[in-house]
Amino acid sequence: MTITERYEDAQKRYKKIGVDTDKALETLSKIKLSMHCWQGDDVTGFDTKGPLTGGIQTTGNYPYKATTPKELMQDMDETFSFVPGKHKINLHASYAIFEDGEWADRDELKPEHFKKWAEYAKERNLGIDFNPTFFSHPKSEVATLSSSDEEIRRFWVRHGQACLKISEYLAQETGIECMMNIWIPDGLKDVPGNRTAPRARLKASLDEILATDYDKSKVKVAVESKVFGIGAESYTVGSHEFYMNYAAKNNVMCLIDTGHFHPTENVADKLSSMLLFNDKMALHVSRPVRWDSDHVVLFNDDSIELAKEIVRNGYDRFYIGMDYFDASINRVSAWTCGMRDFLKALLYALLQPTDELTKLQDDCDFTSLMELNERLKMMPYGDVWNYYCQKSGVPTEDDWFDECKNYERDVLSKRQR
Ligand code: RNT
Ligand code: ZN
Repeated sequence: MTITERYEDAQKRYKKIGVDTDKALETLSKIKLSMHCWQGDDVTGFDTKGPLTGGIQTTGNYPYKATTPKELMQDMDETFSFVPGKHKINLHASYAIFEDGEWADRDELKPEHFKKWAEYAKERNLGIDFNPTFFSHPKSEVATLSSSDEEIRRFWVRHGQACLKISEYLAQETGIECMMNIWIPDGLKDVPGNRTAPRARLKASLDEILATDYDKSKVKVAVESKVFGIGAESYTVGSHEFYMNYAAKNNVMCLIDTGHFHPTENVADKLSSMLLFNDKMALHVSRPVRWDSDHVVLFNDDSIELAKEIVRNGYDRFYIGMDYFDASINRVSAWTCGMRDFLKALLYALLQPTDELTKLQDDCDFTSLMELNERLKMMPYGDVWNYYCQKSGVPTEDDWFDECKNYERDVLSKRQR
């Protein structure tokens, strides 16, 4: 049977349970994932030479990582060639591209340092999301926006302000709105002497950043919370309660990273509550393994539950960013696997008879609800997925990995080191 024949068969089977597969695929093609540039080089960036800091960690020594903007862009192109649909790219300020020996510190970054990225995106018709980088810098060793050292705090406020202008430039250039996400690593390894003061300073710093004159129709700001980081096990300044309240009072969005809660918390469950009080919210799709380890996203229960909530609440209410970084496996493969698998999860969610599931719940027919949920797991969504890949001009599930291995053999392994 051809891929199309298999699809037609699957289409009939889904129709029997009230699901229109064509409609599901049309919706899927409209969902944009923001592909994080930092999977390609283990979150190294181009503006500093030091190690990755801020309580996040890449582990592994797989060879061939991108070390220049050109290599990173080449690897991103390769990844996009395996991912169905039109997406966005997500940049960190540390990926500024300097020319001719020039360099600017974080508080002096300008739109021109992202000109090459704007060109890259424009040529490919992609939008760009942006992040100030409050880590991997000599001035971020103790604290950033919550620092008790006024000079340091001011430095990072200027960085945040500079990034708003850069985000505005990126939105202007691409003609697509830019989501700018603020995450800081500030926290304490051990028992705090004062929990309030750093949070009050963070609040004041955010106010100063957001007081910048920027085009709110083009730049959408989000704030990302966290429960703890390595070396900040006892206290995180930017906790969930902090940002949820800050966002509500200041008309910015909350960003929920699936790795930033206690390991047994169901992150998908948070979305419906957030959206009863906010029009939109942002996400970092990641995979924690025992801690915020940022493993590659897989097609598993967690991603499926998250995808169901995105679909049920309306995909256009979310800014969906990917956030994982694995240095122990082929990075293009890691990137691709996470992107494809989250799209598969979204497809799985789009192939649900949502009205029927709701009705069974409302009718308190919990026996049938369980049975239908389980039956759905055996439906031929893989055939729908392969058809979508074929239709989108990217390799199917059986083929993409061979092509990825060829890229490693023909391109990655030939990189001069
Ligand atoms: C860290 C946050 C943050 C980073 C990226 C690189 O715990 O998840 O989003 O992963 O900004
Ligand atoms: Zn994140």
